[in-house]
Amino acid sequence: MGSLFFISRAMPALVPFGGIIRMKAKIQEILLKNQDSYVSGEEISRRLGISRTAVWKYINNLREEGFGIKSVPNKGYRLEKIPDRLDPVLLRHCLLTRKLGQAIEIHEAIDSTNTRAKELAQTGAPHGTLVAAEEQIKGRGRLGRSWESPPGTGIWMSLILRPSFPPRFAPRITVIAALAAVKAISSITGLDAAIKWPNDIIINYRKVCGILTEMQADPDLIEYAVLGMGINVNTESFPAELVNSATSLYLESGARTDRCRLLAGILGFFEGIYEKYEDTGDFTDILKEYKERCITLGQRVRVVSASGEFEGIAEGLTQDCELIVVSDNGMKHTVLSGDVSVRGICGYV
Ligand code: BTX
Repeated sequence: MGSLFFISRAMPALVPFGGIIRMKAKIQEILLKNQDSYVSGEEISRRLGISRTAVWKYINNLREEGFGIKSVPNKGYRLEKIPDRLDPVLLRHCLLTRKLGQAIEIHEAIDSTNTRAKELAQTGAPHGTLVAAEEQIKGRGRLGRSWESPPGTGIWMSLILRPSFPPRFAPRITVIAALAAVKAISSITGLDAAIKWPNDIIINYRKVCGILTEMQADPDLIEYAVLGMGINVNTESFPAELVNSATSLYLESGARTDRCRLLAGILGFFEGIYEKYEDTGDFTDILKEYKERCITLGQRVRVVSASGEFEGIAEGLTQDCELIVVSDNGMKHTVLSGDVSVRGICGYV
C-alpha cells in the first residue's frame, strides 16, 4: 500500500507515525511559517529539543523529498521551493477549516480512498476525516465504472461525513461538493468550470472532476457518508479511451496548480456551504446556485437506465436533486441520480 502519513489534531491518539516523521513534520512547519526569513539551526534545535546535527539530517531528508531549502552560514535555513506533493503538513498549512481535515490520512498508493474511508468510518473515525492518495490502483466511479487515478497528478480524496439530515437528502452532499469544487477551481485557477448533473465538473465540455458519494444508513439516519472526489489537476495526457472526454486543469490553463492549496480550497468552500445547510436546514439558495452553474439544464439529453433509454429536454431539478426531463412525447420524468447515466446529445455534455 506504500507509505502512509497520518496527521491528526483532533485525535492525537490516532497518530501512528514514529518520531522521525513527527520531527521532520515539525521542522517543515517551522520553515513554512517563516518562509520569508532564515531560521537558524540553533533556533530549530532549541525549539525541538534535538541536536543541530539531527536538524541538519532532517533538513537533508526534506531536500530528498523535493523541498528546496537554502542554507546560509550564520543565518540558517530558508524554504525556497515546495514540491508538488499531497503532503499532510503542506495541506494543514493551507487549511482554514474548523472540522474538515482535522484528521488526515495520505497514502502514496491505495486501491480506493473511498474504500479506505469506509473502513475508517466503520471503526469510528470522526466527521471530517480526510483520506487522500497520490495514486489509486482501483479508483471507482459510479455504477461499477472505474476512475483513472495516475500517480502524482491529481487529487484523489474522500471525506467522512456524519450528517444530521435524513438519508433521502444524501444527494445534497453531491450537490454541495460539486458547488464547492467549481468555486475552488474557478477562484484558484480562474478557469470557467461548470457542473454536469449530477456529479461531474466540466471545463470546455470535458470532464475534469468526478464525485462519488456513498453512505451507510438506516431508514431514518445516515450512519456515515463518504464523499469521494477525483480531480485531474496536473495531468499532461490521458489514455486513448479518455482523450476526447477528459481534461485537466493543467491542459486547460497551461499552468500547474498547487494540489494542497486546491484541496484546502475545496474543503473550505464545502465546509462553509455544508455547515450553513446543517444549521438552517434551508437548501433553496444552494440549489439555486447549483442550477446556475449546471450546464445540463436546458440541454437535450439521453437518459440511459437499466430499464431502457429515452431522449428529452432537461428542464429542471427537484428539491431532492432529481433531474426533470420532458421526453419528446411530452411526458415529464424525474430521474434519480443513482440509477442512470445522462449523456448529452451535443458534444460531451
Ligand atoms: P462516473 O461513473 O460518473 O464516471 C466514470 C467514468 O468517467 C469512467 O467510466 C470513464 O469514462 C471516465 N473517467 C475515468 N477516469 C477519469 C478521469 N480521471 N477523468 C475523467 N474521466 C474519467 C465519477 O464516476 C466519480 C469518480 C469519483 C472518483 C473519486 S477519486 C477518490 C474517490 N475514491 C474512489 O475510488 N473514487 C472517488
